[in-house]
Amino acid sequence: MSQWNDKAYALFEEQQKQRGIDLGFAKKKLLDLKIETPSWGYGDSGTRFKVFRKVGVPRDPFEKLEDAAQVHQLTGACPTVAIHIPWDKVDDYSKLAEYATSLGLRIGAVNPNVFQDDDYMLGSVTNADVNIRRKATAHLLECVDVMKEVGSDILSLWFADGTNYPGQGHIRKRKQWLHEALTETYQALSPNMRMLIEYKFFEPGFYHTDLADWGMAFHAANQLGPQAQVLVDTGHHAQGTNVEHIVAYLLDEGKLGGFHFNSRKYADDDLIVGTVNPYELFLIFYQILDADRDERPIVRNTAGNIAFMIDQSHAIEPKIPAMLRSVMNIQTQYAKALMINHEAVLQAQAKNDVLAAEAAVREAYEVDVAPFLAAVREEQGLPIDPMKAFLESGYTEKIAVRGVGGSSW
Ligand code: PSV
Ligand code: MN
Ligand code: MN
Repeated sequence: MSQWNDKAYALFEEQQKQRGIDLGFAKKKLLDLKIETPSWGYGDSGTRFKVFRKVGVPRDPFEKLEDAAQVHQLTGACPTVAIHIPWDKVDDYSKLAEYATSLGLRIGAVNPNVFQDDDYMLGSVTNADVNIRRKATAHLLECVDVMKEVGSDILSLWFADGTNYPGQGHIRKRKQWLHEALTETYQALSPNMRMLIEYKFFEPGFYHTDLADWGMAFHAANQLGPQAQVLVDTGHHAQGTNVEHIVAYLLDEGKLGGFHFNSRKYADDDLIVGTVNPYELFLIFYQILDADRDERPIVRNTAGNIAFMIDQSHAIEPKIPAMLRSVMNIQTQYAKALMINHEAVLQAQAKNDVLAAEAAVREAYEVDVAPFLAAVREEQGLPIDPMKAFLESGYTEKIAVRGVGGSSW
């Protein structure tokens, strides 16, 4: 490390020791943090007004993996990539998995897509037409087969199903149809597989959404069994929702399966993680690290098996740097949360000392963890500044030969 970094780290170490933080433990936790990046985050996407086409965007799922491998090489934290079917449809999925391995990656969550076929305009698994419901369920089952071929253990489900007008659909019948499709799919899972159920409060349905909130997803997961859990996409809540409270509740019930991290200002904005409300991300990690210390194994195991995934799409930003920024922002907020002295928080809570409890949490957020991140990266032989390393690597120039026009879907 440079002299400056050495000095900065020595001071950091001293300060954190004084605050009662076990840096050896914090280092181990940071190294264990693995973040999955989404194949669709490497392609072009946009708003409903315009998709700005970029030079160098992957032309197929294999090139998406190549870009994801850059993110992993520079951060050491992103060994898996989520795929979306049919956006990432290939003739031979074992070839895709092999290619991932050759790049030092694995295929992560498989995401079925039951929202982009014309048949699904009025719903997929909740469509009033039984043939369309069958088609949608068949696709979910096909994705379980894809999981087997690529060695994935997570089926990540999000449904665009909903209605735009009162009376348009029979809400209770749709609820039952959804349950039927989930049950059939759940029964097809191998014992090592998990089904993560994602909710979203609106869009594209503007009147009602069939899986609108965490309570509905939680109930569905409970009805299905232990292999079903809830996926929290940070952008899928109404303004002001206390997401970390939902996280704590699901952890306590053993039903938090994973995250789709992204930032939002207004709706499902899919922005770079940690750019709009980094404190929320920190507070989510606070709840997870607190659950890690729970005396009940079910809560600890749940906290230890969370699939941390990024779900972002880029309308204006270059894809690989945007993904790197998200990964680095997640690591920063996680490192800050690792600076929480939980004993101090618990003692203040037990004394009903409101200000001391709030301060014990917030003070960790105010810690500058840059020297810590630099030291951990350096110890792994990684660049201290992955973004700078990427920009200087020449990769952007190299992929320019792909030309313009790749799309995430
Ligand atoms: C839907 O808004 C969503 O967040 C779901 O997770 C999808 O899988 C993802 O976006 C990509 O469409
Ligand atoms: Mn999502
Ligand atoms: Mn979303």
